[in-house]
Formats: sequence, C-alpha cells, structure tokens
Amino acid sequence: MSSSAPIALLSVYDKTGLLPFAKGLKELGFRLLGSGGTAKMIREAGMEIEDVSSITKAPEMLGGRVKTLHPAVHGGILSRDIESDLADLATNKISPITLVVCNLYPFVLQTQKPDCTLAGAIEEIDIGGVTLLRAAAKNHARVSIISSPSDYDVILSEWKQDSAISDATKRGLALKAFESTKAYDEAIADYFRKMYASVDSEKDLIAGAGVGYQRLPLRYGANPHQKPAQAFVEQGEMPVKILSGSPGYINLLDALNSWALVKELAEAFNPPLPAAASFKHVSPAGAAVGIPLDEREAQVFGVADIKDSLSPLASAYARARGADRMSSFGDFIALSHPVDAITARIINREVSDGVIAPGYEPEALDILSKKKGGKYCVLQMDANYVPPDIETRQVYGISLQQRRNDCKIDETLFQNIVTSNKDVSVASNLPIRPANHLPLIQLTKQAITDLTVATLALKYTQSNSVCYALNGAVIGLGAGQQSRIHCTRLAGDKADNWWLRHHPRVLALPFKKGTKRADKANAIDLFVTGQVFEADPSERAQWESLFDEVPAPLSKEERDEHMKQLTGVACASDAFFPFPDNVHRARKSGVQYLAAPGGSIMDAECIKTADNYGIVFAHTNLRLVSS
Ligand code: 93A
Repeated sequence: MSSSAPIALLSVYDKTGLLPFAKGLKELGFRLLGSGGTAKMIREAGMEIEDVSSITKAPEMLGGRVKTLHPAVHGGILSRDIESDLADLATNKISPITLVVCNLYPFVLQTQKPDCTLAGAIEEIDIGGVTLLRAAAKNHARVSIISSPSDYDVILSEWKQDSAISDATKRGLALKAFESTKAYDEAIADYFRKMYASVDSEKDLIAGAGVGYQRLPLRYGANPHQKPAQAFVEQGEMPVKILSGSPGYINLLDALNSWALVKELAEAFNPPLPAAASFKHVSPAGAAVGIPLDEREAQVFGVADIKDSLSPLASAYARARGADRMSSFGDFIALSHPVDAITARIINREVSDGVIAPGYEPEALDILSKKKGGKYCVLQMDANYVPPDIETRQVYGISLQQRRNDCKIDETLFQNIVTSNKDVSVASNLPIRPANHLPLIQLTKQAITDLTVATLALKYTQSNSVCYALNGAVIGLGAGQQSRIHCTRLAGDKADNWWLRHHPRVLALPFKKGTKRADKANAIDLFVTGQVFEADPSERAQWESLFDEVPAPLSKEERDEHMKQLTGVACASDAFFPFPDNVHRARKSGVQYLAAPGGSIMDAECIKTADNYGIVFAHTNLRLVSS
C-alpha cells in the first residue's frame, strides 16, 4: 500500500451512521479500508473502499473468524513515529493507519435470546474486533479509535478544522475503547461462569474442582422477584463453600459481613479469643467473645442446662445470641473458630438461617446439616482469604469504588483519654480521678475488651450506630438511625431490656411446660418493656396463656432498684457525639466507658458531661461510618 492519504480502517457490526460517516471521511481525503460486510455496505452506497484483504493479501477465512487478524493490519495500527518502527513498516510494505472504527459482535444480545445455544454464543465472541480496539487504544498517542457511532460527528468536525484529532479526544476515545473491551470480556466471563462454574450439580462441582470454582448461584436477590442472583469472585478461588443448604443474597451479605467481624474480633486480642456474631439484615444483633458464663448469664442466655459443657466458642455464641434474642430470631451466625459439637447443639435449638465458620468438627457438621430438614445453610470460609484493598459496588448502574475499611481495631485505639486524668495509659491501667471526686475509675482490661467489642461491632453496622457492651458482648445496638441520639437511645433501651432480663422475677417467670424458646423470648420482651400491660386485651390474653400463673408487672421501684446495679458498661459510637445528650443517655444505662471520635463543636461539653459522671471517655480519632 503506498499512498500519502490518511487511512481509516472500518470494521463495524452496528452499522448505524456508517454511510454518512464514511462519506464524511472520504470528503476529508481519507483512504478507506473495510472488513467484509462493512466494505460491502459502503461500496454498495457508491463509495470507494478497499477490502482489508487488499493489504493482508489473504482472504477472510474460517467463515469470518479471521478477517483483520494480520500483521499488515496490526503493524499499521501499532507502529509509533519512531525510526525503528518506521523502518519495520517500510521493510514489510505496511502503511500506518490513522483512524480505526470498530464495534463488536453483539455477544450480550445473542446470549439473551431464549433459544441461544452454546455454539451460537461462541460464534458471537469477537476476537479480531477486540484486538483492533485494544491495539488502537494502546497506540492512542498516534491513532484514534472510534468505538461508538455517537462519536462520528466529533471526529469529522475536528478533522475538518485541524486535519488532525486532538490528544484530548484521542485519550477519551482510548478510554472508551478500553471500557468497551472490559465490559465485553466481563459479559463473556459472566456467561461462562454461569455455564461452566455452576455448583448446582455434583457433576459441575467435580468438573470445576481441579481449577477451583468462582461462583455461587443464589436462590434470588434481596427479594424473591430479583432473579437471577449470584455471587462470584473475578480472581482466585471463591473463599466460601456451601456445605449444606442454598443461601440467598441477604444470607450471603450477612455471612460475609459477620465473618469479617468475628475474624477481626478474635484477632483483636492476644492470645486470640473465639468470637461469634448473630446477624440480621446486614447488621449484628449480637457479637461476643468467648468469656465463660456465670450461672445467671447461662440462664438469661438459655444455656443453663448445658452450662458446664460450654466451650469458649459456645460461650461466645450464647452471649452473641443473648444480646437481643428477639432480633436474633432467624439469624445468620458467624463463628471465628472451627465449630464443635456443643456449639452446633446450641445453634440447633435456635431458629436460625445459617452459619459461616472456618471449619466444622464431623459431629457438628452432622448436626447442622440435618437442621431445618437439611435446608439449614452451612458455609465454610477460607480463614486465610484476604479481600482486595479496593471494593466496588454499583448503585443505579453507577460504580462506586473505595478502599476497603481495613483499619485495625485493638486496645491501642483507646489510649487518647480526654476526660480529666490525662496521665492514664491503657498499658499501665492507672486509675482516673474524675473532676468531681467521684470514686476512682480504672480503664480495666475488661473495659478495653468491651470497648473493642462495641467498636468492632459498629464497624460492621449500618450507620448511624451506637453500641453498648459488657462482659465481652454487645448488649444493645442501635443501627441505621438518621439521628445519633436516636441510636444512643435505641441501643440504651436495648441494653436496659437486656439487663432487666437478668431480674430475678424474669428468671423465675412461670412459663407453662413446653413453651417454645422463641415464644419465651417474645413474652419476656413484652414483660420487661412493660408493653404487654398496655396491650390490646386479645394480645394480652395470648401472652397470659403462656404462664401457669400470670405474672404481675415489674413495679417502678423494682425496675429502678435493678437498673442501679447495671454498671461498668462500655459504649462506642461510629462518629462523634454532636451533643452531650448522648452522654446523659448512655449514663442511664450504666455506661462508665465511652469511645467515639472527636470533632464535634460540642466536644468540650460532651467531655465535661462525661467528667461530671466520672465516665472515662476515649477519643478514638477513627470514624467508622458504613453503608
Ligand atoms: O470473527 S472475528 O473475531 N475475526 C476477525 O478477524 C475480525 N475482525 C473484525 N471478528 C472480526 N471483526 C469484527 O467483525 C468486528 O469487530 C466487527 O464487529 C465485525 C464487522 O464485520 P463485517 O465488516 O464483515 O460486517
């Protein structure tokens, strides 16, 4: 080929606007080259265009599978204006190409057809077009790659004005081409992920086992009408394996978030403590570490009958489940350590949707995989899995990206104590003397444990959020409220109810024999909140029918007396307290330790309020808002 006219190579499946564009290029002095169908259409419209084969000296072959894949084409696209490249072109009698116009075979449209076969889909995988796009985009310093008919007019007008395409336009076009090949490859990968990497059947499992599988089919999305639904990783092996059951979309969201929480919670302590979480609707209902239970706690958390055989992991789950038994109904459970039989037995008698853990003892797996008639969802997590640093999600078709929230939370986070005694250090456990000379308060090891539990729970809770913790467990969590004081109140009310469930009269409630655990939890909630005594007579009658003898309400004096005994509670907030009302409310639920980032214009007021109560307040300087 020897001509000084700039060359435009056209190879388009979507021929929208092709003829006026080709006409415009011709008028601007371009020499046109086209692949089979593209050249034919232009020629039939009466314009002069050469076939690509005129420069490749090879016919299109394999039924069109090889059209433009040739050094004469790609040498012409990829050559730079440098001596060695120009020499190579001259030796091989190749002319540089200035414009490449290409859009791809309609793979997505084809695979959406109900009667699309595998062979049909494969034929729509464009090879040469993707190569044209990538090659021209790579060499965009010299070449313009036009991948969308919507850019034809811009190209014509720029060239008309300057006899060139500006660098800025070339950059924009290149990015567009890269985006289009990325989306195209994603669509192909998605198709084959569904075709070949399904774990729906044992046969597929075996087929995929050698190279690892990357996809979990999900029953449906957030709602039953949101189909199809799947979970997948783009690189490496899927770290979650289904041992039993069939998770839905929300199950998996809960499983992954709760796993992240328990993994971090266990690792926050030295030596690591077994940790458990009970998730509902993508926020923890409870989370805890495996601190042994005393008699009363065992009773409150419904494990008094097996107290002596509880393992640390079982204690962690009993505590996590016991934080808010109403909210934990039908939970998704995460356990930081391999599940033993006793933990499986506790889970087995609760109403729950599924569990995720790094492994299962054979007896535990046997128990869990029989739960719910074999439908209980049992997931195994690769404990060594490390998620990528950057996470992406789509909202309304727009991709949002951010660095994963990989901040580390451990005892060092609570060293910046802003209340009266500045000298106290976490390591030395020195006492803090409050301004108003209330009794000495220490930031004890227990307080640090509880602040860590509360803060880590917030990291995995929908914002705004405030969390109260005691004895290594969440006891009240307020999530998803738009106002912080509403979170603090909600979490505080939950903590109060949790504590009222420890009242001797609650522990002695005369339930009829055979009352179900979930019904008991519900009835206790109605009793401690006092709601049942204001309820409609029919609801109240229903409640009363659960007892051998109808219990009298807790009097104000009984409540007040009991609430006075709730002390040493830790409370954390995922962002700063805007007003001291939060501190006042926290104190009402026995809070003695506070952790929150600073930054409010009312910081000084909040600190003063904490000082007046003798509360130890640590500014964490770490906001933990999440959505
Ligand atoms: O089958 S291909 O992957 N092999 C090729 O060498 C090739 N070159 C261009 N498909 C190829 N193309 C594609 O052909 C283009 O991406 C474009 O979508 C289509 C244009 O074909 P025609 O000009 O014959 O209508």
